[in-house]
Amino acid sequence: MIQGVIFDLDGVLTDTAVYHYQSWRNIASGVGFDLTESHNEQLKGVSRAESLDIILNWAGAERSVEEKALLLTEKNNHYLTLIASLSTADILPGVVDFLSNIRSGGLKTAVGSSSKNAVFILDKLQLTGYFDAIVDGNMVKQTKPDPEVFVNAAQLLGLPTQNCLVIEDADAGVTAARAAGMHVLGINGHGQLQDADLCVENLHNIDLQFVQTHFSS
Ligand code: B16
Ligand code: MG
Repeated sequence: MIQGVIFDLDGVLTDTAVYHYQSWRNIASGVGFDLTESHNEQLKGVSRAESLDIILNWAGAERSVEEKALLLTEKNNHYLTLIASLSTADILPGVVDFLSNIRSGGLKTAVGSSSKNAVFILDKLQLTGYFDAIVDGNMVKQTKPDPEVFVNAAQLLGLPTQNCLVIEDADAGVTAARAAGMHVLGINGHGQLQDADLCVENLHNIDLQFVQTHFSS
């Protein structure tokens, strides 16, 4: 029986991928690489520092630790300007109804995100109060596909991992949830998410009954 639901942030609660893409395109262009949307898909759920390493690798470019730190700051400053006007209008379809429904039904809720900007974004979306726990990129040693973020969230909720459902939009996150021994509902606007138990386009019309019917083993 599912007792808790752990939500990825970017791509599940709101779609910030387009802003990550714009800011990474700038950085990539500065190292002589034309970053496409298909490249950006591969960066979903991947931490900021690892994303930069991947882009530098694609570009065949090398940078010192100090230069990388500057690029990471530049990327994040640009990203923060792009997300400054996020609001409740940017919450993805079905999210608020689903959160209200499962919380009324007694399920615990958490966020498990690779983003170091998660608290800021949740605040902008006015969603913070819907979660019993928030684990973000500032709180883990290893980021997705490592299971740490989801294992920590289950611990904060006080639940066994096998009684948690993770909702994810990226392969790195699905792999992390699987490694944590959790059930996975994929949100697959773009990708395949082959390792998810089940995929839906968004959370519109998804409720507690759907969760308990499809994920109670
Ligand atoms: P930040 P999620 C991830 O968030 C994004 O999908 C990924 O594109 C981003 O690089 C990562 O957060 C780090 O974000 O630069 O804000 O720390 O999908 O795990 O909620
Ligand atoms: Mg995501």
